Amino acid sequence: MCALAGTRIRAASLNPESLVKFVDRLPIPPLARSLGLRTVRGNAAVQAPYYRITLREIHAKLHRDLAPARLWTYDGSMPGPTFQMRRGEGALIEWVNALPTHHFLPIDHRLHGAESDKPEVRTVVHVHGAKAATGDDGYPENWCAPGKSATAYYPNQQDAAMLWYHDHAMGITRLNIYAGLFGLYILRDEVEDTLNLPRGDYEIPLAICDRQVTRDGQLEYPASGKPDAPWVPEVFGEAFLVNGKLFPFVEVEPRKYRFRIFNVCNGRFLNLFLSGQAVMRQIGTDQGLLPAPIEVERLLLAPGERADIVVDFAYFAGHEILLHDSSFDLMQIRVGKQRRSDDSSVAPATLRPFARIPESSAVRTRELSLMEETNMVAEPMKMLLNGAHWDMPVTEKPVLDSVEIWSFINATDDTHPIHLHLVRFQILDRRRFDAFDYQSTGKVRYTGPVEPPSPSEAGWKDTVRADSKMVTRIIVKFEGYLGRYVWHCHVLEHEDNEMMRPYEIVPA
Ligand SMILES: [Cu+2]
Repeated sequence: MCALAGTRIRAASLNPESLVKFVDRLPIPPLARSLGLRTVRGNAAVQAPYYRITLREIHAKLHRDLAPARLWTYDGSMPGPTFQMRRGEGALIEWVNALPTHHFLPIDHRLHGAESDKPEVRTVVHVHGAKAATGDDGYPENWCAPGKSATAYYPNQQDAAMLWYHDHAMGITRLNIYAGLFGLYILRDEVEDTLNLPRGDYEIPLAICDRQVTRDGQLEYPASGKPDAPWVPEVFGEAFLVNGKLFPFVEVEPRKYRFRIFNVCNGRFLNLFLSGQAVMRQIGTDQGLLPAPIEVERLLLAPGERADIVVDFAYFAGHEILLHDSSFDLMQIRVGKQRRSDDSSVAPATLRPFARIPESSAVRTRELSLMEETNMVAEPMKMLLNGAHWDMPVTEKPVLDSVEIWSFINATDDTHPIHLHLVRFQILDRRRFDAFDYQSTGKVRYTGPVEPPSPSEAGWKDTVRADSKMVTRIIVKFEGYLGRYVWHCHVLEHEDNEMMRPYEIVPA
């Protein structure tokens, strides 16, 4: 990553280190409540729980000693309410846009989809990692303006996993998520039930994001400084919010806990670790449980990626542990001296069977370049997927139920987390290549050995780090639905500026 490319520290910016740390309790987002059963799409035979979630502006403190910040939320909390879903039990969610008609963060009208003739405020919800029909997936152009609503059906026919929902409106996704439009969507199933993992109060979600905050406690999006061209290639903040609070603390008992961690940063890659040599045992990744737990000292999470971990605090009774990202303090964990009851939960040695998709089953390999377009004269700098802009004809058209290998050839200096909607996939490998050569000849010349994915990534994924100057290969079965979806970089500034493409699943 080009570390500070997009960051402008302003005089009015808050130095988070000036705040008293660990005075706010870690908020736990409320649970989403269904309003009863409704008929699904006019089919009287199918009924599903119906939820109604209102997108609205609130004012809430990011820290005890700051003034309330203006936030855009799902149903009045950031993160929004947590959905607790069961495999095989579909749900209807009506997303009601009751936001103001003017955006409070700087729109760049040069970006595709955010032109001046469009409403300033537009929203469409995507449940990241969900397997939903094309019309329910949150296609970026299917936005609705304030005063309108959209209802989507989520079949929940997929393995237990921690998904998350967030805004995906064309050209302003980075601003809408930055403003607070994100929440958790937890899916459970019978395999997970049998494992006796920590649950209830002992399962804690952690949504982590970095923001810039002004001295009066407001979110500040670090724009370029040019009023007509505010887009910046990357955004980093020094204020880390965990479930919407700066430097929260959480009280735990000396026993096992399960943490569901997701990276909601616009562009920052998190590198998480615990103080005091507390061990993180990773049990799951983006799309659910790993075959077996692995011990991780540091947890690397790109924007959009998730990790499911178990930590046993039994050895830390009466102590304080800190959750860090690189050199930043994120959260304090206060371990009590006593348990309320015995801890019978476990992090079992085997979790969920996992079969590798054989490479020989792939009917096609697509070589897809990640390249920078450097027209610095009038246009913003942009990164493109396979040299194509969003509005060019669809080029990736996998056949329903077929297996393909997608090979991301990243010739840029940045790592791009690539997310495919609808599907889950496995990472095959990464391999260093000569990017300079590639840019002049279009041919890949490898300069390093084949590297397998790290144990942390060796499960089902929906987002993969395409590392700089590496070829990253994934293997995907395109199952579920026909129709149009998207694949894109999850650095939100890139995604909003052409690093997103439609793809279409076609009949055999
Ligand atoms: Cu990117």
